[in-house]
Amino acid sequence: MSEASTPNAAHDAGQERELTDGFHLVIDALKLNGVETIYHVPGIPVTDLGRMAQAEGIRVISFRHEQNAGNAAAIAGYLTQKPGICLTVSAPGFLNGLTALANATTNCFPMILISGSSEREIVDLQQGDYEEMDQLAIAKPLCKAAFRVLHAADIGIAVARAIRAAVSGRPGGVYLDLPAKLFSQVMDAEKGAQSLVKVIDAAPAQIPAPSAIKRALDVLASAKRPLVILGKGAAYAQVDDTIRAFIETSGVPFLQMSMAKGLLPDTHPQSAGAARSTVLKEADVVMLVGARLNWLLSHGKGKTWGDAPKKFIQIDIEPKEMDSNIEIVAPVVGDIGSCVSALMDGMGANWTKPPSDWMATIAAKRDENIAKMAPRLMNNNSPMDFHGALGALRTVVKERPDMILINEGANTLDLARGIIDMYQPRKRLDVGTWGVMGIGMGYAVAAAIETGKPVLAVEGDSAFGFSGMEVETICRYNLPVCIVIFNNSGIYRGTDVNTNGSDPATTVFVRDSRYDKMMEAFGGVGVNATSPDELLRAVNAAIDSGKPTLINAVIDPAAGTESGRIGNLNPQSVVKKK
Ligand SMILES: Cc1ncc(C[n+]2csc(CCOP(=O)(O)OP(=O)(O)O)c2C)c(N)n1
Ligand SMILES: [Mg+2]
Repeated sequence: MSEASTPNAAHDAGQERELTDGFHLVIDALKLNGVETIYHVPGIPVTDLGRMAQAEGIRVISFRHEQNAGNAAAIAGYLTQKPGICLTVSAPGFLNGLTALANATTNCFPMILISGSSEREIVDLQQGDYEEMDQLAIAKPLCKAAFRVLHAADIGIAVARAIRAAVSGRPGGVYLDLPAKLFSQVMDAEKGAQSLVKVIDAAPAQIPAPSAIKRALDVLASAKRPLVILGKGAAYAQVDDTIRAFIETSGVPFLQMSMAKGLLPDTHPQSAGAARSTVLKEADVVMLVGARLNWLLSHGKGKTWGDAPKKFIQIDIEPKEMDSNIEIVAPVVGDIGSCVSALMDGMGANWTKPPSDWMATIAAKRDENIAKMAPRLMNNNSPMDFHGALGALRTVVKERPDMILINEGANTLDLARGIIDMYQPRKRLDVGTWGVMGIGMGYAVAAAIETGKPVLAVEGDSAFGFSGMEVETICRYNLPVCIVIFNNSGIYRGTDVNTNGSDPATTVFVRDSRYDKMMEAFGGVGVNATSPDELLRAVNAAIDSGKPTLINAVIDPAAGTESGRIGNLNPQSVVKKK
């Protein structure tokens, strides 16, 4: 334990401290376990906790809204494999953070939401305390684990339990409830120090059974048209070289789910990304690696998957994932690194690569689709359409492959995912499993802080609005974040008209708005870009300068489609159709 993290260390200049308290024990417990950053919004009862944590060397990033602080913590967890920490006030602050905690759990990102809470005696008798709420009960169904600490002596063990719960097995969100009274509880400093727990091997390897590996390889070897699907679980695992070696040794074509893009370059010869619908329909054996058969993969059945009979192999750390939607003939339960290494060992040197006619079918489809798209990406229309604007951003990412790309919206999301190739692992962060709007600025802040890399946030104008006030945070911490707003004046499009009255239609926003001026209000750089060429120049200048920048990219309000690529999920009124 370092001098600074010892409860005995001098608190005020030169003054020996023989007592410690809840405030210091929380900070010491976090520091002992390597927590370097807390994402936070201050207020009763955690204002001093934030101040003291900052004074004791933890980086405390103060946000404008807890949901954004929570999203920052969640993506910090994804990027680092250590739980991201979000610290909030009670009731409303807690609830604001809870959305991010639930989202983290859904996406399997390790995160701990620490919220102050009001007096238990009053809360439990429902006597109307300041910000009264039974937070523990509310958090429980929305996260992996939830704990409350009543005694200062239990802080060390509680923090250890929270860390373990967040990162072991399938990662997820953990809630830690700290009632106000806990912070000022005093105890003997030496006993306090002894009560802290440094978590050893927080996410132990989970080795797959040899029989499961053999079964999976037998199924894979029997395939005539094999396919591997890499999910963000595979990206999270940080075993990039092992996964690449497995893909290349097996010779199997692969698809990468949205946040797995770049695990192998999207331009890799085995990438079937540009032939997605063909491979999903025609594959006979599909191996899922850290990818779930949820709605994003049409639950493994139906039209998307065609009529050809299929066998599924699935690698996942969570046994309950197997057979969740359809039969998995070869379940492989374990951590991705151990599983993929074991598959590699089992394949040996003489593995037979997939038949060349399958590879040729995919290559032909991929080349055809890429050729069809190419001219659309090169247009220099003004106002821009999505393809022209994204063609420019695609070039920027190609030239700066280590930049982090954040992406949310509908058309802005779906088209960017398809058009912008990724070249390195964990560089694309987006709306994830829920397709949630509002992750943008929280993710941007944490990505910049955790990686030190430049960040490009490509945002629908609606999507941006969910977290837009954090541009002040980005300016305050002077982060190298360039936000590009695809401003088509609305949700999906800016062209809807209200057929009954003078209120604007529900999906449209103020026309010709200038989001770039928001950035200027806080000392950042604002740019209004009306053509792909202007956009390209502005993004390059922003990344080169490292200055917080917001580019208002003027998109034709008529350019988008309802719900982007998932319009089919909209329920239709039967009556309306009459
Ligand atoms: C928290 C949340 N609220 C609402 C939605 C519904 N929704 C999906 S996409 C979207 C915004 C789409 O508009 P925009 O970001 O401007 O993208 P565009 O299609 O115009 O490019 C909304 C509100 C959501 N996904 N998440
Ligand atoms: Mg829009």
